[in-house]
Amino acid sequence: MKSLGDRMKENYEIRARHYLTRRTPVIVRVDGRAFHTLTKRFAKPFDQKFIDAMTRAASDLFMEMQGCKMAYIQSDEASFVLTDYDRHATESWFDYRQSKIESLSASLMSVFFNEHMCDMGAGLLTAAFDSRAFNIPRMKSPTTSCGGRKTGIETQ
Ligand SMILES: Nc1nc2c(ncn2[C@@H]2O[C@H](COP(=O)(O)OP(=O)(O)OP(=O)(O)O)[C@@H](O)[C@H]2O)c(=O)[nH]1
Ligand SMILES: [Mg+2]
Repeated sequence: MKSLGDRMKENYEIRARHYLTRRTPVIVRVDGRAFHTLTKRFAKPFDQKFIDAMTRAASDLFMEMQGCKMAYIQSDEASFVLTDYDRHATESWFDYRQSKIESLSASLMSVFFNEHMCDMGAGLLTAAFDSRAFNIPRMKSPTTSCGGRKTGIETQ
């Protein structure tokens, strides 16, 4: 008989998994949680240390993501475009398991951002990012999704 742990995983945990569609671009967007509070004491409207920490953290995360083709940073959020179709045998990041992509990108971005802010003398922060991952059709340029973030901000 299988162990209780295996039965719980097979009968319940695995059934709740959701996979994004292969061979279709994936957008991952991380967004700082309640950064209106975190950035209260920062220079307005642009704080160079904050922008540097965002850029460095997003670069670190870029390096962690298999198949990541570009990143776009806007305010307290960063969008990443992932693909898995360079070659026939190209793999996708964590098989495009949505919860894995979202939880790991959020936690890594949080760790990297806090690390870089600390290096720049901001002290020990507990800034956190949330994350969402979704497909966009190949016929739409993935850059449209990133560019749309900029347009959204400008028209607010
Ligand atoms: N002072 C300062 N604030 C910034 C800078 N970049 C982003 N912000 C602030 O970061 C906040 C980001 O906005 P949102 O992501 O919509 O709001 P949030 O408070 O993070 O809320 P949630 O994302 O919903 O948790 C805004 O209040 C911006 O003003 C900056 O360079 N300087
Ligand atoms: Mg935010």
